[in-house]
Amino acid sequence: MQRVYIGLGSNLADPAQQLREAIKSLAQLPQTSLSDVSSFYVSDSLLPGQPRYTNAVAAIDTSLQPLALLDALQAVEIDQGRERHERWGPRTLDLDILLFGDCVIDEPRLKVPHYHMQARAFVLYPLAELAPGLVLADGRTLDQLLKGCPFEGLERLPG
Ligand code: A4P
Ligand code: MG
Repeated sequence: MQRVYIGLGSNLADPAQQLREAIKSLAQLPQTSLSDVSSFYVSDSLLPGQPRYTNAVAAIDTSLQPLALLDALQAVEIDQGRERHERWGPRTLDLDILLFGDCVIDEPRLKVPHYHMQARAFVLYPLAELAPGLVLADGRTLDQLLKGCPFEGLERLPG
């Protein structure tokens, strides 16, 4: 079993509801148990002209292989109506594998740790709720990353 952190994001069609649906689907993945889910956070899109995003992080324990998990997550995205028109376009649901145990993965379809997670407040603050003492495979601590990434601009939604 590996502890895996999944980043969830949505900026279309009732984003908080999209995240709640996705969390139900994560709980039903084969060979997987859902361990924990962070609060939901709202922030402006990194790209101008898009609706604001709602983001969260979920912790799962899984014996799926990394690419099998990616396939399963992409099936959940499609189930929830995700259409890929343009890269970085608005989306009903984005599921990113942030960390897969201590694995470093560099395959065409899958890079882990997820690129840019180190600099994204909407990833780091929810992750810190679930894994405050986390240390990345390269030795950097989550605390160090948080110090370089202000909370400013994030709005934590109540319970
Ligand atoms: N892929 C590679 N590594 C991974 C991984 N670790 N997890 C591949 C998941 N997928 C991974 O992803 C494109 C391809 O990346 C996949 O087919 C998979 O094989 P995608 O989800 O189809 O495309 P995307 O989401 O449009 O691109 P990307 O690069 O994932 O976008 P980002 O970086 O997620 O940016 N602002 C706020 N506030 N909150 C957000 O969540 N998100 C984006 C999108 C922009 N601005 C945002 C947010
Ligand atoms: Mg993505």
